Amino acid sequence: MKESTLVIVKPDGLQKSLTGNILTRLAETKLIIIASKIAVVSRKLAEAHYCHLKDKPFFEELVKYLTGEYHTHRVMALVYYGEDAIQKVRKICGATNPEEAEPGTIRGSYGRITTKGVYENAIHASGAPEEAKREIELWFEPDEIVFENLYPTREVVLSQHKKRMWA
Ligand code: DAT
Ligand code: MG
Repeated sequence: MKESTLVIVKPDGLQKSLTGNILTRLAETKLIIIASKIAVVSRKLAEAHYCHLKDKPFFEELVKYLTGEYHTHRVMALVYYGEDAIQKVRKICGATNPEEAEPGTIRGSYGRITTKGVYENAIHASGAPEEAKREIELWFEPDEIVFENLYPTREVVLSQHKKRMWA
């Protein structure tokens, strides 16, 4: 089944200049990239992204990690699309715990667990189609995605809308 998946190169990946290596690894999937951007992650976005983990003891550290408190305040977010996209990307990422990830995977190659117990695993990838939809809608506006009708949209007319333009 053709599907889309959200990938995030996390702040440790950017700080260690791993973006190129990670995208090269993901290119093995032959999936297409239909959106990408460098984003600054607010606390609100990090909490919403990991809302399903909010009761876990490591939640606070996880939010700090994703917002870049330990590295750089930037991430690279991408949407990959194609046949079995979710499973193909997850396989190359490797297990959640970088110490359990196969050595050849992205997390096995670049991840570590800090002394505080934070899994610095370099990359996020959606785990299931419903999760991918929720995450992609959280991270991207419809017009940032170069693919028509990926998910349903609606049109709204905004008056008094403030927008920054080039001077
Ligand atoms: P994944 O990122 O493989 O989808 P997840 O959704 O279960 O894994 O968890 C999200 C992130 O939370 C994960 O990338 C790292 C962190 N995490 C998960 N379990 C953890 C644990 N036991 N200790 C510390 N961090 C953990
Ligand atoms: Mg997950």
